Amino acid sequence: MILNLLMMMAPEAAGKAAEGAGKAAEAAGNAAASAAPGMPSAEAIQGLHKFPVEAPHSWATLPQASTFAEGVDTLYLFIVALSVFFFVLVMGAMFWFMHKYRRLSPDQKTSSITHNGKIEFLWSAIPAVLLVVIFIWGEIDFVKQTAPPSDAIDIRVTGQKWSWTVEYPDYPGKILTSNNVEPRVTMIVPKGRPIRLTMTSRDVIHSFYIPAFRVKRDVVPGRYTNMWFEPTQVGEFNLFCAEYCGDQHSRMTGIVKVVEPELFEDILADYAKLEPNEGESMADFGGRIYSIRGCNACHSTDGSAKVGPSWKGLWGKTESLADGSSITVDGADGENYLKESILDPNAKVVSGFAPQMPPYAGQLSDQHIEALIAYIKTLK
Ligand code: HEC
Ligand SMILES: [Cu+2]
Repeated sequence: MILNLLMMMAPEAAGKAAEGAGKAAEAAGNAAASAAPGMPSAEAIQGLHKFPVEAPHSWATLPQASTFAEGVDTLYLFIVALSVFFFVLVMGAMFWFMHKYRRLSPDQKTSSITHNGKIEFLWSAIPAVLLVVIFIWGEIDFVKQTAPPSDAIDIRVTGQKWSWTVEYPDYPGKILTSNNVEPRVTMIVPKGRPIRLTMTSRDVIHSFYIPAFRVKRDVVPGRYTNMWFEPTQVGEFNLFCAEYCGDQHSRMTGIVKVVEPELFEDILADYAKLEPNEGESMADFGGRIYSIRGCNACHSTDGSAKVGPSWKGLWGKTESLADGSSITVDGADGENYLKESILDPNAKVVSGFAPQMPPYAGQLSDQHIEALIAYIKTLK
């Protein structure tokens, strides 16, 4: 509520200026994209610009889109107001005393006051009391944020360089991936229902951060962390990784879509659906799976190695494996090798690459794998 006041004070002009700067940056981005091979394409950069940037202009604050938001903001503003109050008080007193007790003549002597017990007590006790108030206030909110209600909807989140995988144990087979492909929706949740996230990482420490909900928690390899929230507003909200996790960290982003509870299951099914469109060839469908399911985070189609080997020229080539053997990716053996590499990637590891690929057994159907193989075959 208090924040809305701040929003009203924000000048329209600031928004215009920010828009102009954005356009310039976009133009520069396009120029860079066409100039430097290997940089994200102009389309990719423009895709990033279409992100729901929730603040309408640079001075506006974030929407308060969860039950935690107002509490966090109020405490935060209290701390800011307190700091401003004491800053003005201390600085004001300093300048006033500087003026009031300035030396008026060359023979004036400084009086020899050593200390003042009463004032010293006050300047210790008052801040101590205020800090305890901040602590208790923060602790109450913190406890609320750590204990999810028992009727929460479960969602599992897995972070890896550089994407999020979101699974719904109560809705088997519904999986979303952050993939920088429009519409970029990475998580769908119903409004007004508590949501509990169980999160882990496959590689390094990431941090799952939804600013509009005022929630953020580290996602750590080898352990599970929990987080919960209750969205209060239908809409699309930014999702970020808030722990620097490598050179594509800034692309580890997505959108959390909050929908009306009665539409939740339908919309989830719609977004998580991965079926060929009418008239779509298997290879084209495979290409779509490649980006929608985030294979593109680790595999290129242009010959450049990322975390994993490029798919360009994979079909028909002789692949050397980490155990010293080699395999020709052709014919039925080749198809079996690709299928195995997708379902159980550690069975045969390509030489020169770390076994970092997550297994997709149970996540991709036979039809999906068939389509992926058809797609790989087209990448000559
Ligand atoms: C986190 C990064 C990562 C993601 C995401 C990923 N892979 Fe991989 N993939 C790798 C790595 C690393 C290797 C090489 C090591 C190995 O063979 O396990 C690999 C190897 C492969 C191979 C064997 C390639 C060869 O040259 O022989 C295939 C096929 C493959 N991945 C398919 C997929 C598909 C399909 C997806 C998406 C559904 C996918 N990968 C997603 C990292 C990834
Ligand atoms: Cu990250």
